[in-house]
Amino acid sequence: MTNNKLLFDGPAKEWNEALPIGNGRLGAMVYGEPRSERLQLNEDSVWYGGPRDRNNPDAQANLPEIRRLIFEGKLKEAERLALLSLSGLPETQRHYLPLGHLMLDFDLPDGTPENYARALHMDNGTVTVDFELGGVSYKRELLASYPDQAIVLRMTADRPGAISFTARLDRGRWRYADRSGRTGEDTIWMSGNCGGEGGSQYATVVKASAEGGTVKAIGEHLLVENADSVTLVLTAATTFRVDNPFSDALKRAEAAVGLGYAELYNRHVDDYRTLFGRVSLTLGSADAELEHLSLAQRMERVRSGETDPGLYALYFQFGRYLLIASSRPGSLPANLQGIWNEHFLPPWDSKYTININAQMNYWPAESCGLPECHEALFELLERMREPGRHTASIMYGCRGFTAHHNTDIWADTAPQDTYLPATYWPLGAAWLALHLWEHYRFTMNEAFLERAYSTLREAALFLVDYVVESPGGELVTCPSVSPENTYILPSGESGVLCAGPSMDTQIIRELFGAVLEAESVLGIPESEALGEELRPVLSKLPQPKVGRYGQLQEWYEDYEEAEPGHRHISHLFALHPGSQITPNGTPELAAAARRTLERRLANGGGHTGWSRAWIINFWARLEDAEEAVSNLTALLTHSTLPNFLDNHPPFQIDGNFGGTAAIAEMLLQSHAGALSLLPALPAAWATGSVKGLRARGGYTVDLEWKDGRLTKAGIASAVSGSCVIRTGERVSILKDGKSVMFEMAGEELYRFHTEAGAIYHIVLA
Ligand code: FUC
Repeated sequence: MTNNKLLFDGPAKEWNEALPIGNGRLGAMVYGEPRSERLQLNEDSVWYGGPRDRNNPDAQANLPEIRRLIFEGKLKEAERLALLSLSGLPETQRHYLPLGHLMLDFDLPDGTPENYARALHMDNGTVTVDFELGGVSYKRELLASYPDQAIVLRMTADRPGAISFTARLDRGRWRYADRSGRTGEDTIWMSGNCGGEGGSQYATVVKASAEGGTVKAIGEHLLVENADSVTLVLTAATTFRVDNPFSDALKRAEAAVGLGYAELYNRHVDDYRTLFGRVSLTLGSADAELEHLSLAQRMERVRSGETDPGLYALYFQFGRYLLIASSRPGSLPANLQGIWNEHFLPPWDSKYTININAQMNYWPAESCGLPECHEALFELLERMREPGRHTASIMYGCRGFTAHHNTDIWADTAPQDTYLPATYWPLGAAWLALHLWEHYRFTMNEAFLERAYSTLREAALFLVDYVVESPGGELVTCPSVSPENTYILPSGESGVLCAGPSMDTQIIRELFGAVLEAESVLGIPESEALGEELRPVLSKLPQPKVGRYGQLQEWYEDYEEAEPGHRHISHLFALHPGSQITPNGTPELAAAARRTLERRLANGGGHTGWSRAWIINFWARLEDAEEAVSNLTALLTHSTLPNFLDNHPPFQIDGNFGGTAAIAEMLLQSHAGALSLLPALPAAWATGSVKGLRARGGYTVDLEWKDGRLTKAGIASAVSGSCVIRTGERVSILKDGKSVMFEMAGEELYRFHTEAGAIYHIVLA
């Protein structure tokens, strides 16, 4: 088993080298400088401005004309009118802000620190900084506790009285903090308004407790002198969740300090390990030599073409670590930067882009054993229903709820930007709703499905009303875009607004299918069910088509695309995360999907981290192990920062999550009616094992393999049912040491009955 550690032999010189900690709501980037520690801080609800109604009141009146122009191929005219009448007022949603910095200035002996080590310990969710100076060994340990809602920094030394420093909170040289000060003898604070109309109030509190020495608070500084050891607790809150952020933060800081470090540590580690410890992954034979190298050295080796399967396993676990640290029940979902953003004007506002990025963040949630982390996304989606209902009716005169390609802390659903290739796409809520369905499919939790059903239903209802008849008599979305690509008409006119992009049809098919199945699982009576509205639409949706290059067609017609290497590959939604295209079920469409990927890659595709990550998932679904792993290597070597975070560029977290999900997808798939064991295992990972992956149907799966072949598997079944596994090996199935009856349900398909709570062992026959 790997040691699950990221090692660094020096402090972070810049943000891209600092290490993230988080509890879903509070986050920090740790720099680890011996003489001046710096924590760049975030709290997930520190956003500029309050909620607004940005829906364009002129949308509905102009909708018929926009549709007419699109169907007549007058794209420029349609786009001009869309820009005026559909765009949000004003054009942009709210943006996420940093909370500030905690700055520590240490009083240390002169000289150069020796034996420096900085590490992220993924097994227990801590960052440590160790060094020696003047004959003293110093240690810092940092964690972000979910149970105690605090960031904790513990400092120790192996000589009594060796720790002296001052600390203060800072929010940048423009003084974005409105107020700061001390309270009592051991606590400092900073507070202010996030800015903008209706902006939240925030407060941050830092409280110190020391063994030995003295602690004082002077002005806005904490002063610690000659302590043996020190615990700093940092808390924060905003009016997004509480009425009085200062008293809330202070209360939590006092409670945390009251527990003492040992207790804080134990409570954190218990909570964290419950999630992280569910999945372990070993790729290749664990190589102790490599595990002692710094991350930079290992990355350099892989860049120069050497093999290090363990590094891919670390990347996998890092994605799981990041999801636990950025998305917990009660927190906001992981945004474009997770929770770790240092910019007051962040890239793409550090919000939720829902035409791929936010969804990708949650791809590993179910398959990688972190279903609770998915909850934050569901909570946001549920909050989007009310504004989304308003958007649906005001803009389009439709029932149900909708959202465009972005949302923010306030669950804003009106169009974002006036960026034509992205803005006018009303499928954001529909795609997100499918995450509810995925959660049900993995957990088989019917109580959850009952909760989710009304959201799924309302997302589908919008689309029943939104689709229009094409001249050929099929039902298509219009206006829409194929995120975010441009096409060229035979007339030479190019544009983005269109009718019936393939992605939309695929999402509708997937969503309507989910609603129909949910209605049957929940036993919704025919009179109340949506089935009668959905079936007629389903029967008139266009079928997927293969285009002139043998590619899967991106638009309703086989248009030329302006940028064949475009980073978005929306029309392969049906391959992943959808499940309508599979190599076995639809071999011709799978071949067309392969052609699409080849063309995208040959034309420079995969140049952003998330695009590359999606591509790996596609290859995994096509069961092309070598393409999958070589694109994974490209993700690691071209789109990964020194701290292992994804590089769009700049830093954007989706690639980490997409890459993690893709590794799981290479080892286990469950979207095509069977648990496919090792569907895309590359030669470089010939030996290995994984424990705790999840599969649709309520299964938890362990796998072991050697020389590229499965040697054994374990399947724990949460519910009783009929399990189908797919493997090229000849196997027997055992329960409690006794053979279980199975039948062959097709080539390589073993079907057997499972009982809830039982574990089935798959062994070679
Ligand atoms: C979409 C992508 C960009 C970026 C942004 C946040 O617009 O096309 O590459 O990821 O979202």
